[in-house]
Amino acid sequence: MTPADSDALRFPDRFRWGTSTSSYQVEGAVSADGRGESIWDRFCRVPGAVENGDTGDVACDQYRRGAEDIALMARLGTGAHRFSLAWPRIQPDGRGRVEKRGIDHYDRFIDGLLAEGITPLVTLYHWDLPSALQDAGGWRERDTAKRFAEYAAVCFDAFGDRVRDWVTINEPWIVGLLGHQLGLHAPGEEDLKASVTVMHHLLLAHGLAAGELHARGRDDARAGIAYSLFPSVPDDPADPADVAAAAGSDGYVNRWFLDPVHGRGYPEDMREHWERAVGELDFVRDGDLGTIASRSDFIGVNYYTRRIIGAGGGDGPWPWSVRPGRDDVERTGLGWEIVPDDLERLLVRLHRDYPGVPLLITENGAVYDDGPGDDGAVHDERRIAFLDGHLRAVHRAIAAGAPVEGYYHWSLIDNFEWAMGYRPRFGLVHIDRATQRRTVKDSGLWYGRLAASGVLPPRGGAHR
Ligand code: IFM
Repeated sequence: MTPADSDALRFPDRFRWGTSTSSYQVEGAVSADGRGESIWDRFCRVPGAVENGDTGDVACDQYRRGAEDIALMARLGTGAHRFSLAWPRIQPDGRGRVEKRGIDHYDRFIDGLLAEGITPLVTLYHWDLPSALQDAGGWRERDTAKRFAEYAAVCFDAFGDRVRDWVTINEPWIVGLLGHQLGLHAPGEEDLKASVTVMHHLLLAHGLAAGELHARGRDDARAGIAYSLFPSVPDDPADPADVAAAAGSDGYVNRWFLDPVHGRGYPEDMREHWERAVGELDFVRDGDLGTIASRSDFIGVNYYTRRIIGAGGGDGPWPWSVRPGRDDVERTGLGWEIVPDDLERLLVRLHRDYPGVPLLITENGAVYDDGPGDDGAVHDERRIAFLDGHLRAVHRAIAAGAPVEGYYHWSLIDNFEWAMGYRPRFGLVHIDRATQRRTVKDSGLWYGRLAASGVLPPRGGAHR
């Protein structure tokens, strides 16, 4: 029997309740302690690239306020936190010399989390590539995957005694699409062939890094990718052309990454599309698919919304197009459709297609612009409703057998949302940009109570 909204739902005892951030989005202090320049430092300086001329120079100042933010998490009562290491803090030139002050910083941060009983989930690459590597061709170059594996090895040696789970790459599709095809993210390229090349090199980087991790012999260490997964839904489910178009879009966004990493090679249907669009995929060398598939220990699911797909109309070079969302579906403050049922279906489908692979929801969240009211509190009821809906969906997926181990809300704190600057607020914690004052939103308090009890209260009801 499916539980009703009026039911309280208990999650598995070992379920991890976490929060999620990334280095460039929260750290600031971009020239502190020998940090090298990243492609985002540079991109933010391109006139018109980021709304309002915003940059990550200060962000949430977490580089300096790490202890304060760990104390915040401890107050919330969440037991897990996903964050990323800034490659240019660890290797300012992207290769060779290791900056000890960068290592020391993350040592303190990891120790601080552990002291509060918060388990770290560490991302190695969340988009802040050292500019020195971009100058040598960036992710277009195969060599960058090798440099990444060396950087990963430095991190495993420095932190692997305390960190068990590693996300190697965050959202390879988005890096290819926004960074190299549409030019909306750093490094701002608009070149279709470059975009598919980059996506391949990111997968290769993952495979090489996972190899480094497992070569170190720590039995319980795990590596996986955090994918931006968008269920593709046919505009008209009764129209075979729309159904085929949605399957194509799924190949482009989801299967192109999941299939090779989990040993199925690149999907043939999408390979044909890519070859028609850019010619021979000559960057795929003998042995690459073996490396890419060598070992992945979990699937990181970044889920925000779905794509409604219709035949024809042309989404870039593809014979399909993304259609507007439905009028009767609620949306977040960014206009993204809120569709928790699609998260449930996605988790069940991952379990079916890649059986036995643990699932971590590495990101899920929503933008709402609520700020402190006269009482000083942030009453973001809509975020609570968003969380409630998505966690009910996760619970249903678990009941259907999907091995979901944890949920990391995006984000702990309002932060730098890339080309949209600081306008969108995704946090459980509000930040006052002028003063850096942090205020835990009602959603943060609600989520903390959930983390402590493991019980989702009846919709509209209170935690006991
Ligand atoms: O803020 C981003 C994050 O860096 C990557 N995944 C999507 C989030 C919200 O857009």
